[in-house]
Amino acid sequence: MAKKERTPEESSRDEAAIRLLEHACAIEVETAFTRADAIAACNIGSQGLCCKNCSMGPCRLVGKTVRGVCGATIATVAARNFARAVAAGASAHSDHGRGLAYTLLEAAEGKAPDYVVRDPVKLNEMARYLGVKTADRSIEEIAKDVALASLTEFGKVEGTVSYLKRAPVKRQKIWQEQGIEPRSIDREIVEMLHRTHIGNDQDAEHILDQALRCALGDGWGGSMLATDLSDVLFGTPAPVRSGANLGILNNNKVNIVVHGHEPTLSEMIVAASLDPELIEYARSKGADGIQLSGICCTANETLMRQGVPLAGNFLQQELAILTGAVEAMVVDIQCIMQGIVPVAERYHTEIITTSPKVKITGATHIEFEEHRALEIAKEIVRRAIDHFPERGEMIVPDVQASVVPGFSHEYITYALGGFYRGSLRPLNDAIAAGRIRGVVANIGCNNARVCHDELFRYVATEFLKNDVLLVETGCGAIASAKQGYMTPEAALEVAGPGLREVCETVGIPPVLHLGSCVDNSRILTVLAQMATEGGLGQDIADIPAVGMAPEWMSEKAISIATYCVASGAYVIMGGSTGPVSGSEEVLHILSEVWESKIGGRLEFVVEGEEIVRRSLEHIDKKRAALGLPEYDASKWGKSGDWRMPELLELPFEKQIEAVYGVNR
Ligand code: SF4
Ligand code: MSK
Repeated sequence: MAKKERTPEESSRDEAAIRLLEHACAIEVETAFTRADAIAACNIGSQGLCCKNCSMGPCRLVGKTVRGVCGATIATVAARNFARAVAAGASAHSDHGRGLAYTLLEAAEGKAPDYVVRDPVKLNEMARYLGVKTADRSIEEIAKDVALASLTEFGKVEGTVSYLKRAPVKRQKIWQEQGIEPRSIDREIVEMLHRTHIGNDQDAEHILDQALRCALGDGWGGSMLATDLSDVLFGTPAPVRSGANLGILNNNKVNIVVHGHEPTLSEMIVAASLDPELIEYARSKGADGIQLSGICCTANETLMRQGVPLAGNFLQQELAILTGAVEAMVVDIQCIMQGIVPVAERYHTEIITTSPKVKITGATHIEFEEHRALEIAKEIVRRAIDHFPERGEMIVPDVQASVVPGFSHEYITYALGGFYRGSLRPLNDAIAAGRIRGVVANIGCNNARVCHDELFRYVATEFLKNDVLLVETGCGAIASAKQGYMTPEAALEVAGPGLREVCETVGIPPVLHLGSCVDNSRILTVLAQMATEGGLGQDIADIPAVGMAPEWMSEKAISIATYCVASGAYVIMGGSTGPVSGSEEVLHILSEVWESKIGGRLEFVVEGEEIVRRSLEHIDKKRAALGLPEYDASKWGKSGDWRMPELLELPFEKQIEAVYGVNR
């Protein structure tokens, strides 16, 4: 039975998206939203009950069928499906990291002249963790060895992933005791696929142990390397002011949208878009200039470092083209919907694929090569400019919000303590005192089966009211940016009294943008540093914190959730009952069994209210376990200027009494 078609207002909470969905409906253009309405999700596959790991199947374990042809049980099949999603997600992040390591290698060897080491401090830090000598060596020599050492992490012969030592000591011991330390990044992914081939690992808990190890190779391996290598090559992010949502598309300029995940080419496109010759060329075609913007995590990368505005998150890629104002959408890897090509065919928009790993039928393929990076970027920008005179009708919604991103863990410590006293101590103290009740990492995708941005908006608003500091990445971060929650001023309007005091004092937004999907590793680093700073226990599992992906859809989100749980966090995946809901046994392993073994647990919760309730309950439970005072909002928000209007109403003696106490 076909599902009911949702109205634009039922499909999204984003005003710009609603406007364009109305337009799509009027001109009869299909989008992911309408396809989600037309295609009912498979009820068997969505519960993890379908196995197609061999040609005796697919075996659908429903009704009285409780074993596949080979005898595999429901728990085995659900665990294998989950574990394979972890392997796929880990492979995506890690291969992204590997690509950056090769770029650094080529730069160090002088084969990629458009790239340089922009952050030598970070390079030296990487060298320390990877055992590369730095004394009396040139930056190029160090960079070459750091690149080679990074590449070794993917297939090292002995030992374990080097960055595991960045975790708190207590956490490292748990990994050792449980035998889940990743040996090398690729090896754990390959072993995960091997173990889930027919006739191998058939004990659900044992399969899922390997899923933990494989995911740790992503979080503390491939993703963390990707983040560090990006910082080395393109600079460690620091705050910058920019804009978010489709209203940033410019009616009078050539609009180029970069989309995907890798900063390697997009950084060159930024450089090309600033080239005076190309700006002049755009003018010669009747445009006022060139406007770059981004979708998904390429957007987050160029926003954090270059201030390039965000056009939108995952579900807005087709909608950006529907504005009629985009001359080219330049894509690299991951989260690129094939649906953008038929939408672009209705317009003058050229879709350009650039990665040797990604071709899309109907798109132009201009393969990116590091050794002539800027030249290729200029060629792409020139093609986009050539499309400008072909523009037809445009509908660019006048909707955008201001955003201040750029919160690398380095900048957070600087913001809290300055150059000489940079430290997470003020954050730990604020949590210990109860000004900040806890921390929530609100991350992950959009999902066409969930009302676009609704859960993100709801949970962010509720957590802020409850004095919970939010750290965000990926499409979740873009949702909050569009909601206007990522400016220091937002704290004055939406944060609870305690969180507001902290944000006002430090000058930070109440929702911190930490970057792209691979930059969830920055969240691991912040949590690890909070645990070692003192006052909040000795492990990530002790901190009053929760991770969540309220609108998740990708296998990468499953890998992220799993490595966060393996690092000790309580993680909630929202919007659906989840990919293992057909197996009570696997649900029990992901929650109770994992919590008893490694201190973190994974749950799937459909409703926003329940996500918030469980999160606050967990935060308060962790506060109590640390012996911290019970959260009490009435204690805060009565200091300084904030009290002025109230005090001015009182007679002088009463003012003195209110400020200094009764007997002063
Ligand atoms: Fe069916 Fe077993 Fe083959 Fe899976 S591996 S498809 S359960 S026979
Ligand atoms: S882009 S993985 S839809 S967060 Fe990183 Fe967004 Fe999810 Fe892709």
